Amino acid sequence: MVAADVLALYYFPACPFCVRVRSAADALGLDLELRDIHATPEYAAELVEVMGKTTVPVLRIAESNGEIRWLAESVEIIECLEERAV
Ligand SMILES: N[C@@H](CCC(=O)N[C@@H](CS)C(=O)NCC(=O)O)C(=O)O
Repeated sequence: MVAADVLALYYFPACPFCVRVRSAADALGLDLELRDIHATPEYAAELVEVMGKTTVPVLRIAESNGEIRWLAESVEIIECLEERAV
């Protein structure tokens, strides 16, 4: 069996850019693990460590080869999701 990439979205519910990303993922039928940075301070701390700030949305892509990639900016995240859904 081939392992699939795992997508996790760092977000908070009232963030309109995050809502846009979540809506796009829903429309594309893609499953995102949701990591609310307000409900779970550890997620906010991870963002500061990796991105240097807590601006969301940020997509964490755990690739099947073990590599972890981080992607910020809602427009770029949505483009990435669209490419994955093809
Ligand atoms: N250009 C960014 C804007 C992201 C943005 O402004 N996020 C806000 C929430 S809607 C935020 O995280 N603000 C708090 C911060 O920057 O620490 C995008 O499209 O993703």
